[in-house]
Amino acid sequence: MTLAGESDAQREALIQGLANLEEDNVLALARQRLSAGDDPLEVIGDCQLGMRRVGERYAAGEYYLSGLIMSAEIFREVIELAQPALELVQPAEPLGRVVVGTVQGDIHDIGKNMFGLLLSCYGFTVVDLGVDVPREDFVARAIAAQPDIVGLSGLLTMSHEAMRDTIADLRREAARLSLTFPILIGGGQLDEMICRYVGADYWSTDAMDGVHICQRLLGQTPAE
Ligand code: B12
Repeated sequence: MTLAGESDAQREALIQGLANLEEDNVLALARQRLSAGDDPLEVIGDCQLGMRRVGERYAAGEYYLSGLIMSAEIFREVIELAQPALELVQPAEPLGRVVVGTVQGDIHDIGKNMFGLLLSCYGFTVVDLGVDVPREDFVARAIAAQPDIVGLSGLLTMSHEAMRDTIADLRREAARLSLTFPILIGGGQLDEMICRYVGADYWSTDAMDGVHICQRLLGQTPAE
């Protein structure tokens, strides 16, 4: 995707800067936009688009694994810059407890961490199980946390199987203990069909949208 229009030139520069792995340039552009009062979520969203381009270049053989690693480092630094602006939305009372974790076999955690960070900013208590979480571990630790909502993350296509197995076990254990909580999945290549295939209740490929789903589930009106 290429952005068109005058004010979009700045956004395109950030997206392209990340796609080209230009660390200093990306950080300077992000700083500039944040200090001009741009929405931190938009700045992060543009970096996410840049990451997609990195992924495409990796898939096309133009980048090696080191390119993926470098993009992750730049993204982490942008999140660090944006975090103070994100924390300004923090409400007074905790809204509920959300367990998040990346499923077995998958170590991608940037999106999960971002979802967790936004949840905290919007007043949820977050229990993060980490990455590559074996299904028995996922179930035991999620249930022990007494969640209002459970969120599973996975970016690899093969993670869908791990999600399916983990969710089946989670549901079995929750039923045995007469517990109920909605299950949400997020990450790269998801859609309604995959959501049904893995047995989740909700899905999203956008962290903020995921927060809105959690707010609605707990009876809150999503604050934009
Ligand atoms: C950075 C990166 C890495 C880094 C990850 C570092 C880290 N700490 O996470 C490293 C270098 C470790 C890595 C490794 C690999 N990667 Co990689 N990686 C990427 C890349 C470029 C960006 C991912 C990213 O962080 N994006 C930015 C975040 C913010 O976006 P996101 O993850 O989508 O998250 C957003 C939403 O999805 C959502 N979200 C995420 N989780 C959740 C959860 C819930 C509940 C909710 C509601 C929302 C939500 O919120 C986020 C913000 O909106 C992608 C390309 C792409 N298209 O995504 C490839 C990509 C995912 N990787 C890929 C591959 C193949 C690999 C490797 C197998 C490479 C290899 N040969 O070793 C390994 C796998 C290792 C493993 N076992 O997991 C492929 C996957 C292909 C596939 N369909 O399976 C991709 C798509 C690249 C490609 N086009 O080929 N990778």
